[in-house]
Amino acid sequence: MVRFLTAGESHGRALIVILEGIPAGLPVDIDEIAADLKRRQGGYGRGRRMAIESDRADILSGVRAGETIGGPIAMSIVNRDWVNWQHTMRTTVEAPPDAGGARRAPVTRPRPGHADLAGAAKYGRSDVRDILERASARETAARVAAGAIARQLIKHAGIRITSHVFSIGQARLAEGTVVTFEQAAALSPDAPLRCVDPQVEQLMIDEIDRAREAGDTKGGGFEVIATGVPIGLGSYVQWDRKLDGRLAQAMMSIPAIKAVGIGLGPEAAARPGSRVHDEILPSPGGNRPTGVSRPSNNAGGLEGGVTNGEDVRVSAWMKPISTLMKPLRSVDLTTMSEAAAAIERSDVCAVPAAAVVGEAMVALVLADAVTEKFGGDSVAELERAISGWNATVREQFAAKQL
Ligand code: EPS
Repeated sequence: MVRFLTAGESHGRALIVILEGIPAGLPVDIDEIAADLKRRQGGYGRGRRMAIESDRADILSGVRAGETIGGPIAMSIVNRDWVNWQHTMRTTVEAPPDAGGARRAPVTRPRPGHADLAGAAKYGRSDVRDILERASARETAARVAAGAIARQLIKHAGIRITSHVFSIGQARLAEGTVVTFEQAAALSPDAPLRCVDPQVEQLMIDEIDRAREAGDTKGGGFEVIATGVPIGLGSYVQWDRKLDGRLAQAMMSIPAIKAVGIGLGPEAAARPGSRVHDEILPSPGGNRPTGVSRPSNNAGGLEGGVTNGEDVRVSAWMKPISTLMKPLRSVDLTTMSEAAAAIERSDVCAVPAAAVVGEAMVALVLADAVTEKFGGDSVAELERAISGWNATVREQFAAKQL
């Protein structure tokens, strides 16, 4: 079982993640973790905070001489901005005499769309900062660090993951466009929005520029694609074992995600069955142990909540960020009278960053599913189980064609 917990506030000292269930014997590439963290910080539309941070994960446990040893992997990511928040975000009752940063007034005007109001009620807090610090999407940096290790693990099962952005506001790829794994993987990590169509990408940039000028924000959609996924992960026999359900929960847990789709997603409901379901054709001599090929992949690699050997495709739709520089109406919780919502430094659009977080969440769910099926004590054991599984499937299906 691969699972993780995070801790940390947006302007606290650091973010922490504890990742458990990664088998022993996995060489950990620190540069790959750093590269994913850097990608999460990027994308057109990000705010000034990302110019302050230069996220780097320090591994505190679970790795020895560059290899996992089977124990929980703890990592920390220091918040560089902490020096400017030492007074406001102190853990002690009294501020240490040398605490840096401004003496910030409490936040009392909840932002519509953020966790502010519901969180203040739930936890009985009068300073909304107690809510927004933990509800902030800054937490996703810790997920990306954990996801980077999960991604390195599932590479040993032959799985690779990438993503692309298909819409920002009204700017989107044409209906029915299928983006291949190779197309998405070929996008530069430095591309402004990681959209496969440069013309649409320019329209997306225009949308973000217009929103910034208007003091507004923009949402959009992205797709995560996992290729090389073995057939048979997840199960239909019980609701909580369905892998599509587990992926949807993981994606929906990313801040601001409002809808998740597998394969065709909501479009499947509008088409007749003959234009949705992917036919099964004999494919003698093909490289699939099943001995079949699928001319389309509208199912997004999952049938009955079980992987079918095709690419796993998960889409997510993100709402616009809820901090508006031209704020919406709200209520001041100290007087309960109408007031403009609080303004915090924020992003105009964070869809490309959310796509990187989506990759991490898919990697973590697939790492869980892979260790569940193939065993999770050592990488050597896992690799043996996977080649045994491929041989078993080949014998059941492909071998009959030869
Ligand atoms: C984020 C850091 C935050 C925000 C953003 C995500 O930094 P700060 O609040 O200091 O500017 O930029 O969080 C939100 C937009 C939000 O609504 O929570 C990050 O590291 O991704």
